[in-house]
Amino acid sequence: MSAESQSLVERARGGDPRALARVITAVENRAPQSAQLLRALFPHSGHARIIGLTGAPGAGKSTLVDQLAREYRKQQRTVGIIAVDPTSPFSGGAILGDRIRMQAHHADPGIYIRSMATRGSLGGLAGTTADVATVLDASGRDLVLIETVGVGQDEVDIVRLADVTVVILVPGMGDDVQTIKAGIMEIADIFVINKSDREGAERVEREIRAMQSLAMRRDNWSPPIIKTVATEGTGTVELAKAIAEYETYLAKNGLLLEKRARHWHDRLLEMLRDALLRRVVREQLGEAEITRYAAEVAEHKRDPYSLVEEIVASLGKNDVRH
Ligand SMILES: Nc1nc2c(ncn2[C@@H]2O[C@H](COP(=O)(O)OP(=O)(O)O)[C@@H](O)[C@H]2O)c(=O)[nH]1
Ligand SMILES: [Mg+2]
Repeated sequence: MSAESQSLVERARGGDPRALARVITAVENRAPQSAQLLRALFPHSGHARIIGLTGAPGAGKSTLVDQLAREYRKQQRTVGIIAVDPTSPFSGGAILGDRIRMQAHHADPGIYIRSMATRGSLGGLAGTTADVATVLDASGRDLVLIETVGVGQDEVDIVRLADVTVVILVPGMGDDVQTIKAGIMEIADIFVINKSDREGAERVEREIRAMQSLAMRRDNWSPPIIKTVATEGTGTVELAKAIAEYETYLAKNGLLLEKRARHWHDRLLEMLRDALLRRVVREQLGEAEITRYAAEVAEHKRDPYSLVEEIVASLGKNDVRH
């Protein structure tokens, strides 16, 4: 590793925000030095609790994450926040809001906030988010909070990397719970009904309970329901407590490692797939060849099954494109 990368790693480990920003940007862009940076940082990660918070746009995730971060700071714990908002790339209001939040915490080195809006990032958004979480973890953060919009598969994958997943619902969204994707219901370790100052919080609670009575969890945990008013900070202490209780539950039953191993099982397959694909592209075929092959298959001049097999079989045999 270059002396420059070495020094960057050292400073990032010490929590230097500028070094962190540079490492994270490298990771996001899958820059050439990102692999060695991650290799150097990974051994120092694994100590942070990763908390995923997901919910519909406007549910109050950012406001709640902010309150939760304040609560953790009161407990003298350091916090990293990753705000993933794939729905509003670049100019979106959410990102602007996140900027303002960042400024609010600017004076406190115990909070580091990073927004990510990189839809279609190389290696997948979930993979990139996991790597960014590893960087913050290695920088000595006690907690890494990941805020994400709970809609697509990418976002479900993101929260799967969390040790604890909080699903945020709000009253007054029609037949809320029924319209929420089953996948999101399944991943909730804790439910939050935010905007409980509004009418209908009780009804959302009843609906969650009804769905819970049907669901079986493999870890036998029964997810608590916490009512919050994020704008006023109401319920934040209870939420932090619920998260701590689930952490204890995970630790006592040896479930934390199991959960992380499941995550790594998926991540390893994904990383392998990426690495193999990169190698195929590097060694064998660029965009032009893929386009040509695609045309040939479409015209039935070639069958795709043999084609893929041939490409894979010749990996490592010729480094020259044909
Ligand atoms: N009435 C009410 N408004 C809230 C509450 N929490 C957040 N909001 C507001 O809802 C809007 C969306 O909040 P935001 O945190 O940006 O939502 P996100 O898109 O899920 O991150 C903002 O105008 C907040 O001030 C709450 O508990 N009650
Ligand atoms: Mg937000």
